[in-house]
Amino acid sequence: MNDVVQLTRDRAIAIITINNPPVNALSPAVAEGIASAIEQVGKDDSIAAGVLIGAGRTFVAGADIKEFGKITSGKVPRGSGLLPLLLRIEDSKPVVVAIHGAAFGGGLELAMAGHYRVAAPSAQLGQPEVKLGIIPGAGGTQRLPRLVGVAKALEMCTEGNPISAEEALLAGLVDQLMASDLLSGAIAFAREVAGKPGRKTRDRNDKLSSAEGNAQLFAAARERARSRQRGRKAPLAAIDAVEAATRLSFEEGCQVERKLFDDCLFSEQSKALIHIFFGEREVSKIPDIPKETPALSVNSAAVVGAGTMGGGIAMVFANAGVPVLLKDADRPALDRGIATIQKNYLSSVKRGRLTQQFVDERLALIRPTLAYDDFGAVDMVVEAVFEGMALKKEVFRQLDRVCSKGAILATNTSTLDIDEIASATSRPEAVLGTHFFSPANVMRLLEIVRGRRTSKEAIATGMQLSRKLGKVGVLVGNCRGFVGNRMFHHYVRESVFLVEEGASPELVDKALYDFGMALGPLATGDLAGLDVGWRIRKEYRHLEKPGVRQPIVGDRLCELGRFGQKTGAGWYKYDESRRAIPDHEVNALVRKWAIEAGIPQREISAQEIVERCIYALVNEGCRVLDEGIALRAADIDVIYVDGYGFPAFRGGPMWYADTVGLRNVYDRIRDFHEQFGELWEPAPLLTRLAEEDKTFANFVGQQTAVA
Ligand code: 3H9
Repeated sequence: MNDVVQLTRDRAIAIITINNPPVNALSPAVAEGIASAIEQVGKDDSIAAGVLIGAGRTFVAGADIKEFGKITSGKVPRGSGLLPLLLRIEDSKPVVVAIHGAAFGGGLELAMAGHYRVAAPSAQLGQPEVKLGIIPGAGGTQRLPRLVGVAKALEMCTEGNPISAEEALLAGLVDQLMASDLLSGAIAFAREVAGKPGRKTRDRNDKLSSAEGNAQLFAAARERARSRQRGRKAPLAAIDAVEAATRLSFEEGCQVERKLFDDCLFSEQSKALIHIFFGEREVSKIPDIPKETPALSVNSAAVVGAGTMGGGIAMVFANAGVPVLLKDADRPALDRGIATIQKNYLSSVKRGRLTQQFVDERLALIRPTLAYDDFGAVDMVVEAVFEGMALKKEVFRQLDRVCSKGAILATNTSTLDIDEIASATSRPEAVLGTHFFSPANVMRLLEIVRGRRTSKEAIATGMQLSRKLGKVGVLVGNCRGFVGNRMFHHYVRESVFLVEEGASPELVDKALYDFGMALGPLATGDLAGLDVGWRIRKEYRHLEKPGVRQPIVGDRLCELGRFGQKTGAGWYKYDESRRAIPDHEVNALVRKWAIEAGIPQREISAQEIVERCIYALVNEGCRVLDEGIALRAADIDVIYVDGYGFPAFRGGPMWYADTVGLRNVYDRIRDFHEQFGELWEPAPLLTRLAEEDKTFANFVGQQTAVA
């Protein structure tokens, strides 16, 4: 047929194989190849039925996402899409679709146009389009409810999560599982159905039920989408499209779907989410560390420190099936750590997220210990003790003594100098930072910090490990706070300044929550513990420049013992269920302290709050990029989306700045500079890009994270 689609025969059965590595994405060439194969099957009287299968590791991962950018930028015409091809398949002789790996997006839509579907037990099927800010665009919202019913189709199209082959079988999406050879099973299946009248999905209306009967389902789905996917447009569009399937004919429903698909495709949200999709893959590409760099396979680990972070990190290893020692110096701390882990797992079982059996198996992988005795046998250690240089160096001295020669020694520090920590060992090349985000077992981000002497093998190990642990690993350079916390410091600083200038904590938090942040900065501080920042500020006070404004009211709250949720009060008051309640007492105190410090009070708009906080991120992000602490602007975006609750539909802070226009961001930062002084000095990179009318998307940085 062509390079990416082959047509072969097994007697009367045609075998159409899609071979478009790495994931058989439905590029225009694939669509053309399938179309001409189907035509051939139709013309050839000696062919009774066909099997459609994918070569390599997967069936079809969907439309080629790279094509979308070409369409929205006008480089290629929108075209008629896949719909006509899928109708032709449905109108042809019986086609059995054989699924292994993933049948996602357009891949599942292609499969549903076949008359039968068989699958390997390990296959996954889904309509993940909403995660890219779009909806299924090749009849998926019309065929899926016809196969699995309205409720299941709504769930799959609005949440975007895949289902297993087993679940697909139960739901009616798959006709048979093939435990052994998929292709021979599919051929045998095709022989059985050959000659029978084609079973067209588009004509199967029995699972659609009445529009009236579905009204409640749609209302509930809309409510869920608005609360769980706050600010996102695509899930609501997906619901509209599925609803159309229940109210209109198949053809009319497809027209509604196409219109909604186009609206989504050309939206800023979709461009931002696609940027994050490719960004999450790009971060694993490190220019001076090629794919072939040898890496240690981490099959056993140890964590030092059984506090919140240490316990969470031990869970991450156990969840990935890696046995892990959890060490603490003192028995009560160790017992508390293990009890917290058990409590966390128990709550996952109660919520139905994990099974008791899974939890029992994971708990069996975590071995508490008070001694370093068995550390000689582990591949990697993550230190997660209290944040203080002297203690960390002492731990690394010990680790250097007890760990085997090839072991990787990692620190979970969020601010301290990796090189100084490494200097406590005789093997600085084996030392790196693995900065997990709290709660470690939930947050996807892992900053891998490169020290001056960290070897390429150690970095390759860290990057490979992040994948094994189900994390998105981003390589960053060594500086105070690395990428994420270094930038976050500026964001939080502005939020406190805004409170000092007259905005209430709830006003600041609401403005950023409405922008899409998972939580406002002040509520985040209360959650993390205000004492953490206070302690760090005290440690670094000697570095503050005289005459430069520093936030004052956060420290004053800490002096009153208001550390946030853990003390029942911080920026807010908290009830027993840790619900934040605005605290008028705090507001009055803050006002008093600010006036005493001579800070003029005024009304502040939500727009100013967003600009001050988000542009503070962008300005520091420019410095981070310019210094090579982050490799690419997209790396910063991924860090912020996966580690700091930045709304993915805005694409991360740097992408967002591009959408506002760097010239506009720069002009506003210059206003702030004039108004608020030197903390707002525009970063040289921002000045350069704005003056040259460029974007972060096209900026090529230094491409090596400095140590
Ligand atoms: C859609 O289908 C719309 C339809 O309704 C039709 C409308 C008309 N396109 O993730 P990996 C690349 S929208 C282009 O590292 P894994 C990926 O960038 C689509 N490229 O592997 C990477 O490239 P590189 C709906 C794609 O094994 C390489 O393949 N479908 C696509 O961890 C390997 O990817 C989706 O949203 C694509 N569709 O995971 C599914 N998919 O090596 C998106 C992947 O240069 N894909 N690439 O960095 C996935 O979820 C995962 O890639 C998958 C494999 C689970 C398939």
